[in-house]
Amino acid sequence: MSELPVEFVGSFPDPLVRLDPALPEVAFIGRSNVGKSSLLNTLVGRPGLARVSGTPGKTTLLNAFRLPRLYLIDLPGYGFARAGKAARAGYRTLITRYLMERPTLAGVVWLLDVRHDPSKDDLEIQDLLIESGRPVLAVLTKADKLTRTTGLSRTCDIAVALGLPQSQVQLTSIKSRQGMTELAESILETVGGPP
Ligand SMILES: Nc1nc2c(ncn2[C@@H]2O[C@H](COP(=O)(O)OP(=O)(O)OP(=O)(O)O)[C@@H](O)[C@H]2O)c(=O)[nH]1
Ligand SMILES: [Mg+2]
Repeated sequence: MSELPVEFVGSFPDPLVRLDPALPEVAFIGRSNVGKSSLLNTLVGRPGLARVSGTPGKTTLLNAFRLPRLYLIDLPGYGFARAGKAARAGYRTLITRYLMERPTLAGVVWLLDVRHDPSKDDLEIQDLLIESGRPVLAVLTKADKLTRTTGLSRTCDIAVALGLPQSQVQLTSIKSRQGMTELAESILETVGGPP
C-alpha cells in the first residue's frame, strides 16, 4: 500500500458524515496510545500523515484518509484515563453509531498492545464489534518491545483471551515493519479488490 497515493480528506465529528465519493472504508480502533495513527502512517508509507503523539487522546475526531479505491479511518482512542465523563460518553456515542450504522464500513482493524492483556474497555469494544457484525482483524502492536518468542506466546494468549482464531490476530511493529504486508493484504481483501 505504501506505493499508492494517499490524501487526508478531513476530520469529522459526525460518525455518519458522507464522504465523496462513497468508497468502502476500513477503520482503525483501539485504546488511546496503542498506535493507531502510527500504524496507518506506516501502512501507507507517509510518516507525518496522521498525527502521532506521546500524549494520549490526540485524535478526537474521525479522520479520513483516501487511497484510490478505499478510505482508511483513524478513530479516536478509548480508555484515556484523564478524559472526563462527558468526553467518554461522547466517545461512546460516536463509536457506537459509527460501528452500527455506517453503511460504507467494510471492516475494522482493532488494535491491542501485545504487552498487555485486554482491558475492560477493550472487552466493551469487543462486545460492540461483535454486535455490529463487521469483519474484524485484531492487530497486536509494538512487537519490537518484546523478544520474538515472547511476542508469539503473547499473541496466542491474547487470541485465546479474546476467543479469536489465530488467523484473525496479527502481530505487528512499526519499528521492524513486522506484519505490515499481511495487514495490507487483509485490508485489501476486506474491501474486496485492488486498492
Ligand atoms: N516501539 C513502538 N512504538 C510504537 C509502535 N506503534 C506506535 N508506537 C508509539 O506509541 C505512541 C502512540 O502512538 P499513536 O500512533 O499516536 O497512538 P494512537 O493510538 O493513535 O493514540 P491516540 O490518537 O491518542 O488514540 C507513539 O509514541 C508511537 O511512536 C510500535 O510498533 N513500536
Ligand atoms: Mg491517534
